[in-house]
Amino acid sequence: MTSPPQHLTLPEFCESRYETSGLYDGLESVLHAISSGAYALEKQIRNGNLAGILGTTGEVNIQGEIVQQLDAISSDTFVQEFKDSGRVAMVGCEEIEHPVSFGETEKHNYIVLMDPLDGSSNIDVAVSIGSIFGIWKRDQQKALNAESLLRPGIEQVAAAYVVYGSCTVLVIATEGNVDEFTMDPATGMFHLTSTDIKYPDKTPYYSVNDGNTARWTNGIVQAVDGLRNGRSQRYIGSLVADFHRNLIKGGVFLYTADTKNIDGRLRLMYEANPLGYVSVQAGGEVSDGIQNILEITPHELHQRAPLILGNKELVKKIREAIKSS
Ligand code: AHM
Ligand code: MG
Repeated sequence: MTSPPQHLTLPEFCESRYETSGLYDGLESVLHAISSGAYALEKQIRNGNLAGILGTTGEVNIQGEIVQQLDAISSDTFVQEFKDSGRVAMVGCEEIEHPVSFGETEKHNYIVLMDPLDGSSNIDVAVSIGSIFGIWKRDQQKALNAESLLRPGIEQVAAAYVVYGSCTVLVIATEGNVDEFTMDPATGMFHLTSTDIKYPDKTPYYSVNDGNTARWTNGIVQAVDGLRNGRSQRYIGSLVADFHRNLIKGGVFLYTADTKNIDGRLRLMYEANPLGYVSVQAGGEVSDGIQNILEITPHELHQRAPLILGNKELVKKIREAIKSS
């Protein structure tokens, strides 16, 4: 990871990075939608209880989880931003049962799959939360519908996430590149603060919900025992924030299948694929314990997957422990 000599703004960065690449035609508009939505959301998050937007809506989402008011606000905010971008043909969202479509002109050349607010259980307690986005090119030769979104994660052309933490950061990954931007709260502008991010060789941290131990297979128990040796356990309970810390400081995150979560807990299309894509671009790995997550052909949009995410060597060790048990 290097510190850039000057803090380019996100639009300046996009101009220099994507202007000459046909592959990323219009990507700057998708990223602008993300940064603009994140700014709007960040202000609401910071106001917390003062804005009267904490607590639940009284509804249960397609995942069977209680919807927080901020879940609903974040989903509406980003859906509107992507619509306004004129570049996104369809959005699939963790909070919405069916994908939302915006148009099929030649300009509508992207698909976005998102978890608009990750870490819902931390909303009411002033702990870091975030937003996660997988970005895909639309196949203009095929009909656009929910089934057409069921593509393996390896086909993503970019992924991004925001962490609303002690500061607000936006991380963007494209093939071979991971870059971090920090939001200036006075203007809402994101500025480049780290470029060419790769996992460090050292791995001081591992992140897992230890409360699930009794429900793990022997292989997972052994894998986690191996991680404990000399490493600190860090578990925020917001995947995106745990992932970001492990990416910058070194480490691994796992939420595997267990007897309660037989398919795992986290969502393949909204969480595992986008963060898996970032991980791989940063020299890390992503696995469901058996195979590369990014090679899974999904059978439905809201499906879950066991997730092991982070430093390449550690993901490999965990896979081996699972295999040998
Ligand atoms: P969410 O997208 O509804 O917030 O749920 C996903 C979250 C992850 O951010 C986090 O890693 C996990 O659920 C925590 O689950 P648990 O409370 O079982 O440890
Ligand atoms: Mg989530």
